[in-house]
Amino acid sequence: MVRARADDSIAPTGGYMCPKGLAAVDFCNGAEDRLMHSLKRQPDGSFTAIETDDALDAIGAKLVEILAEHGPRSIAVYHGTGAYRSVLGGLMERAWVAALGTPNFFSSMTIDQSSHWVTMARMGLMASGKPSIRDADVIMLAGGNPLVSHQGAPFAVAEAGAPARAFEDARERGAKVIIVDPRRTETARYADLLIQPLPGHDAELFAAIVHIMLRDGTYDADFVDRFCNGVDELRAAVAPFTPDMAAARADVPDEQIELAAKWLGEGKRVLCGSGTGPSFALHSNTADHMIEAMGALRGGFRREGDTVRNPGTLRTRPAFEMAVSPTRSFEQEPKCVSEDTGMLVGEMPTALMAREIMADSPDRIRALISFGGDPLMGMGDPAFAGPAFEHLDLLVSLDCRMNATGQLSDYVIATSQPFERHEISIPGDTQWPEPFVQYVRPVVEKPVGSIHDWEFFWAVSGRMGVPLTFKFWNYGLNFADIPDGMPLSLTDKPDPEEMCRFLAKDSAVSFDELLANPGGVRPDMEPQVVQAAPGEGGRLELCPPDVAGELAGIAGEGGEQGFAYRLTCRRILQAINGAYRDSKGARRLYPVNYAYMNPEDMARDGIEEGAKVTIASEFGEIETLARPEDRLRPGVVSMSHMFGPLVGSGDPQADGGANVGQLCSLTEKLEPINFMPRFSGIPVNVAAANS
Ligand SMILES: Nc1nc2c(c(=O)[nH]1)N[C@H]1C(S)=C(S)[C@@H](COP(=O)(O)OP(=O)(O)OC[C@H]3O[C@@H](n4cnc5c(=O)[nH]c(N)nc54)[C@H](O)[C@@H]3O)O[C@H]1N2
Ligand SMILES: Nc1nc2c(c(=O)[nH]1)N[C@H]1C(S)=C(S)[C@@H](COP(=O)(O)OP(=O)(O)OC[C@H]3O[C@@H](n4cnc5c(=O)[nH]c(N)nc54)[C@H](O)[C@@H]3O)O[C@H]1N2
Ligand SMILES: [Mo]
Repeated sequence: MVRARADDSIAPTGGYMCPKGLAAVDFCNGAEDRLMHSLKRQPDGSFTAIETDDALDAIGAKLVEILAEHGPRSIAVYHGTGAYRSVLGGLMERAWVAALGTPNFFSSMTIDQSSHWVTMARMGLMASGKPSIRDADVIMLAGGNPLVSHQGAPFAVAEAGAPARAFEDARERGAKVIIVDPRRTETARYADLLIQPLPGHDAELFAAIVHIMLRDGTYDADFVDRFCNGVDELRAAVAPFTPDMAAARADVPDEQIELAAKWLGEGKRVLCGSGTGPSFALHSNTADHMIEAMGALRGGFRREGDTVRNPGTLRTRPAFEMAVSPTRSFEQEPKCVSEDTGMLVGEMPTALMAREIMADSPDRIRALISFGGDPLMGMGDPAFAGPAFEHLDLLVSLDCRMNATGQLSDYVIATSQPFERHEISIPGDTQWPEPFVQYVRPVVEKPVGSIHDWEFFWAVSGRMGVPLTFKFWNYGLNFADIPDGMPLSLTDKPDPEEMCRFLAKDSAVSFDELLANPGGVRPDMEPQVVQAAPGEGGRLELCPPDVAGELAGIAGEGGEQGFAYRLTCRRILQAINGAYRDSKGARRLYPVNYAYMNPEDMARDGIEEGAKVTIASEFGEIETLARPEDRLRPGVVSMSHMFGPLVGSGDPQADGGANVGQLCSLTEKLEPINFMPRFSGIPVNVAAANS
């Protein structure tokens, strides 16, 4: 690879390439200690190179043994951030999991924003989806920073490709933007109203906005009558959440809460959503339910007659103005063995993975494939999760890098990278602001010792004698129920281009046209309009009894004492979680993950710029260097995750940062249902470290 540059001829995002895309060039060429071959762990913990075929033989044999003795539940996969962008790999993984019949599918999604999935399961959803930011007149984003994260629909509020331009355009159109974040983020540049609460109080804040809308009658009564249940229950449950009460809890002026409620109440096409902030903090599920209830009270969805700007190209689906009732899937079988909870969107909660390994049950997990992830860093609480992972009979890490989970793995299988493989744009298909589709062939050869992610699952299935059927799976679909599939041979390796041709078979743009246009195609599609529901449809539950119970508990709470600060999450532009953290661009700016603090807090506590600090939570302690940032409200420390070793040595510079996961617990202070640990708003004390 010599160079990569953005193609501004056709992509809906224009000619933009982020620092991670640029770092990918060096990485393909071997920078950041890219894995060029697979590794096998020795009894003393060191690694030796192994031919990938030999590793596959050993892994296949071990899995056959475990499956025969303990059944399918004993085998689990963890699907990390790297797996989401490996399209054929992800689909082959789904085929493999379905063929084995194990319910133990985990992903970073259930330690990321699974509160959204809990809300879907408890409230239901509108089949038509939320409006595009291009069509909204009041835009409310809680705890997300898309200018850095590029995180947008379906949960947060932004355009992923060119977030700044989308906010600029919205402002120019006269839309009002409300941001709720303890930090004056890069995105807050576009805010008409910025509310900077103490972290962990979104539940109270949004319950108060709901309270005001119901008090003033500024909700959309027609929408609520037609599509929602439980407005009276909601009114009763939010009664204690007066603007005064929420303002005191979140430490913000009550006028700001009233103003946000007023604007939202006046909006004609309201778009509300949230990022990781509220979903990492205290009472995340209740907070998310309140954010979505607030949107629902305003009918903040695409409505009948609205244009669907991107109905999908590879799979075009009609949109209906119809409520889908909640499934409460987590109350149904199959359930976890360590807790009485079940699946969310077909996945088990990742925060319970370590306990599912340690459980005293014949159904405990004995083998784990970590695909494009670093669960030991991602889940937090390494003191608990590390020994659990060592308890496994087989741990495989499928990754292009060595990471903390790799260090404990029996095998680390070296994988290819996007420039080196066939990719088709399924993940973006309905996410781009306008229809766009692309199929690419590899532009460079993968390292000789590496394997494609999809090849791993196919090759292991061959060794296990478990035939796979390759399908176009997507979220919301049950793999077994998808009628259309491509049965794969156990011995003749499938051709990746044939698999992509299969995936494009119902595409609005033919596969041949995709082949002829490697830069992608922006199809000229008939504008699609949201249609009236074909039948009765379901109802959204605004306030089921468990949500009402949680609100009552929060209303009576005294607050957490004994900690001067709340530690929050943040992201850096130069890395995506653990990946590219060691790129030149990232390391130049971030030799460590600094603890950013409000300058007045630092002065009061005698912490100098650049000083080493000890940050202690109820569960652990880390050391890093402090930096002032006046964008932060007082009482908050803001740090990125995925830096440093699993457990720090006490020398943050030598370690290259500190693992904030050491401040988290996988056994205490977890949320109900998804067992989400606290990754933001963590109560901590900060002190200048000796030396
Ligand atoms: N460059 C880059 N892009 C990324 C990633 C990356 O690491 N780097 N990671 C990717 C991944 S995996 C994800 S999930 C997304 C995440 O995307 P985002 O959710 O946009 O992530 P952040 O930029 O961390 O924004 C979270 C915000 O929440 C605020 N916050 C913290 N606690 C609270 C709270 O209690 N309440 C409120 N209201 N706000 C709070 C923080 O100050 C922060 O500004 O980004 C993705 N994109
Ligand atoms: N305290 C705290 N904890 C957090 C967070 C936080 O903000 N604070 N954030 C949470 C969130 S939102 C997330 S998503 C998780 C992240 O947790 P994970 O997703 O488990 O962690 P990543 O570091 O993103 O792991 C991605 C891995 O994929 C690899 N990879 C990249 N490309 C490919 C590929 O093409 N194929 C394969 N096989 N591998 C590839 C990378 O080398 C990297 O090792 O962490 C969570 N944990
Ligand atoms: Mo994430």
